[in-house]
Amino acid sequence: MVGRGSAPLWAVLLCLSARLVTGDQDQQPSAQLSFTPDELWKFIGQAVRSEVQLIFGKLDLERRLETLDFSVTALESSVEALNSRQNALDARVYATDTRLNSKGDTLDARVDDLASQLYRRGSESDTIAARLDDQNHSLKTLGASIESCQVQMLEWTIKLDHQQSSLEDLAKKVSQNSVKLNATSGLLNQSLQSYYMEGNPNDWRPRMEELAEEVNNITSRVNKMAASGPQLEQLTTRNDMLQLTLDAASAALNASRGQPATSLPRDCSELPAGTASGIHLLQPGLDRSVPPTPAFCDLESDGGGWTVVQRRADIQPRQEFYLGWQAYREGFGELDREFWWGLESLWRTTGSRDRRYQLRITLGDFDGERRHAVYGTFRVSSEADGYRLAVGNYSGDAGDALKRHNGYRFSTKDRDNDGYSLSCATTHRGAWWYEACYDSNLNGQPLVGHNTGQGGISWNKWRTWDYSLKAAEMKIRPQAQTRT
Ligand SMILES: [Ca+2]
Repeated sequence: MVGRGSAPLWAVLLCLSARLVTGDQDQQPSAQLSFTPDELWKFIGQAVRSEVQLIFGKLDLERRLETLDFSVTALESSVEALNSRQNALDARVYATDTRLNSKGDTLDARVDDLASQLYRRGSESDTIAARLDDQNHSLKTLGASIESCQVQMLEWTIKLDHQQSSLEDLAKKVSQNSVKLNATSGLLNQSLQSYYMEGNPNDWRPRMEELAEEVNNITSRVNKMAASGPQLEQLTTRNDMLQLTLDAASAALNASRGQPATSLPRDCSELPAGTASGIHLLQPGLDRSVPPTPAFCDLESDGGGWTVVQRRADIQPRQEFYLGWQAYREGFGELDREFWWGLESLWRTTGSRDRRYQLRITLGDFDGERRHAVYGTFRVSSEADGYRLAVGNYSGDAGDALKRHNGYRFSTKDRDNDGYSLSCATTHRGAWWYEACYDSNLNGQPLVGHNTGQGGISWNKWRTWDYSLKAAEMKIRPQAQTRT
């Protein structure tokens, strides 16, 4: 049997034609090829179907090939597009590369720069660290000095306590001696009385000779002390000042006990004619409940009668004038050297309604030249008003360097009453009736002649602000008073 459905159509047709020819000639049915017509038609149908399927399969393949061809074309165009995009990307990568290279160079340079800066900072830090070490060392030394000072002070305190107890002993002895002296004096009186009544001068001769010898001894000791000169003078001055302070304290005590104070002058112009210049006790103003205060009276220069209220002079050691409000209110320094009398005393004196004052300022430079400025009116208001300055009626040859300060309140390093956005007192290390800031600065720093910075003892209308004067004095006196 021939396989059905798998033989090609041409082979089937060839077989069929051969069978038909043989059958027609000898009419003997073949043993190998014998079909019924139905089987034959069925067989042909199958062969035709298979052939048709093959043809259709080929057709499908062609269609798929066409599709593939189309896809290949599409792919080709895509590849082209990709190529062009790659080219564009290559160009961008190249550009970016170039940019990165140049940025890299810049960054390298900056890194080098930073490295060198760091190196410099490092060496600066080393310097600062070394300085800090130095300062630490200085601070430690200072600390040790302070400690040793404290120890010294403790020792002094002990010594002072000891001296005080010695003085107390001495005082007791003096008191005992005083009692003895009184007793002796009483005896002497009795003896004198008996001498006058019945005595014989010859009995007293030995005692008189003894006394004469004692007087001689004392005189020679006094002469020796006088020969020690300036020291003694200084001691005498200090003693006088102590005495004045004691007088003031005593007067204050009397005032507090409701006893009338001794009649003291209100200012130096009230001292009796012929009084010597120097330190005298005053009762400034009209308020008798205020303790008296010592003042330096100039009773000879420029007609005399002057109460000196400020003095700057080239005397060593220099008095510190860069002080606060409290010091300027109460006054400071030593009246026979450099000093500030005190704003409170100035107000009590010049603020009195019954007496008007004038001010005389004398100045001296380091070339030995002297100038003066006189103000016919001078007044300082109360502390509540900031010790405000009122001056006028200028005359003199130093120039009017107070006019700018007229009407301004007093300022110190701890009390800013000036007309400046900052503090003139701290900027220029002084204390004055500052505006913003000054034409005169007589409480400034003793900078000795020409200096590069402001803040000296200046009177800008004579020597300029960069010149610090050698001497300055301010003194007051009632108006229209001259004494000869
Ligand atoms: Ca100010």
